[in-house]
Amino acid sequence: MIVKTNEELEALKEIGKICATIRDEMIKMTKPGVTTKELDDFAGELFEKYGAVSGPKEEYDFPGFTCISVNDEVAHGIPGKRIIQEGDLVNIDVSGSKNGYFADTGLSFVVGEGEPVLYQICEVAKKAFDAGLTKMKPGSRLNRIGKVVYQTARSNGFTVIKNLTGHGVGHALHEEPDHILNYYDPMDPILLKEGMVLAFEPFISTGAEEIYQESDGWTFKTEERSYVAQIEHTVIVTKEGPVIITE
Ligand code: M1C
Ligand code: CO
Ligand code: CO
Repeated sequence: MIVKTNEELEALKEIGKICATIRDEMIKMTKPGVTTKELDDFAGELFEKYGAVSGPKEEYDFPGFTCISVNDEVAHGIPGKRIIQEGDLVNIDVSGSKNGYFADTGLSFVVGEGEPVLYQICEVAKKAFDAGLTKMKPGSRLNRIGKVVYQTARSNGFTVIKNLTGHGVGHALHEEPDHILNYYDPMDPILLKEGMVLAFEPFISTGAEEIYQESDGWTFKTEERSYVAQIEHTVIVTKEGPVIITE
């Protein structure tokens, strides 16, 4: 969506804060021994407490309030009996709506002490995110974001997932612009506009550049079982600079 009024801005900020709070509460609870279902049930209680609803459940009939992806699961992991272990790479992705306004946020992190490469991809995901943010100006081409995400991944010895993308958000979980790629597409004509709301979510990978969908109909993995890290925030493009509403 394009934010035009102060009421819209306030409504977006409210759901942005709710999603960010749920994300951070879930991360705090992610310790060895907890199941992903326990984490997700807690998220469900928080959505209710804040008068909001889960995006994946309401919009897509996803079997969970949030997506929790562990180790070789890249995204859209289904919460279940899986027990979190020391050293796991976990991604928690929280999206939801309140009063018709949507926000989307996610973070990959390592539980306790894990393999060094896991911290590295998480750090590079953050670097790619920050690099992309610097390209979010009204009038700029959208494809410059993917360009710096890709450059950041490659210059740090990693690569990107080419068939997962960020997207517009606001009146729905996924809306125009349909794709913020993790690489440069010179043919992409889209220009950023004042007030445009984006869910920016670079995916940094240790090797594979493509995901496939598991037979559960949801979970994304790579054939190579690469590790992948994502950071996602809902961001409003303004001439004063990008405004992150899920910080
Ligand atoms: C696969 C691109 C990555 N919040 C999720 C998303 C997409 N995730 O938009 O960040 C969507 C969740 C719906 C099941
Ligand atoms: Co998301
Ligand atoms: Co998203």
